[in-house]
Amino acid sequence: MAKKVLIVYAHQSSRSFNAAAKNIAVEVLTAQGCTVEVSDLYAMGFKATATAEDIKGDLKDAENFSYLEESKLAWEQGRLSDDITKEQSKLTEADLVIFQFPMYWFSVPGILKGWFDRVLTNGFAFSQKKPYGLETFKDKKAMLSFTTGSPESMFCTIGINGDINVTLWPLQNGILHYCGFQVLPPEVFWAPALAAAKDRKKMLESWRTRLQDLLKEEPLSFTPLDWFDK
Ligand code: FMN
Repeated sequence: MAKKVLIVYAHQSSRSFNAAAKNIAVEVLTAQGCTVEVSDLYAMGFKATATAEDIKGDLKDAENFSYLEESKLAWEQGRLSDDITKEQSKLTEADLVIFQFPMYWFSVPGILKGWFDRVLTNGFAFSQKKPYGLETFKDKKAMLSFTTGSPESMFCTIGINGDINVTLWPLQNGILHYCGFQVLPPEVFWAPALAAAKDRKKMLESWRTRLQDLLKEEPLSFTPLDWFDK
């Protein structure tokens, strides 16, 4: 069956390295017969802040506003704002989600963090009663594809930034695995701005090659849930 892919893309410029990586993903996956949808967050003017405006109609407790509680209730009652609902529909349809972004402060740009905060609603994307265990996204794959400013040598165990896996733990475990996605290994484009043109080209060609069999890749493993029962 043809697969559906959602690319959540966060870069301001269509001439950036990130744009080139996103365009290659669209090209290769479309050529494979996938339906590819791109959420171009800056072009959409995506709202990054989780506020009461995300909820239509009356709040349960406006005086002591809780985004966690109010957004859950609004999702259950179909009262989330249209921009959130639209992204949730794209996510519901998708078999694979690729997050394409430049690393900002060891993490994602604020606009993408806002997408996580607002679209991955309590009840829709995770359950506080069953952390890591909501099965809604269990057949979906998700991955991070990003550029850095620092070279790889700064992000190793003896590098000044520390191990990249530690940096990625909050995103890969705390968000994607927590929401029950199968998390594919990240695609890291190390410091494209410092690389020669021919090396930037090589990075994109290696991404193009990886994309050919991306959907067949095995996900990363995290701490098994039953480990905590022991
Ligand atoms: N690069 C890093 O390696 N680590 C960082 O923590 C980091 N934080 C950044 C924060 C901000 C606000 C900005 C603007 C850049 C930061 N960078 C960091 C550099 C960007 O990751 C780099 O410019 C980008 O990946 C280049 O991709 P592009 O050519 O597509 O714009």
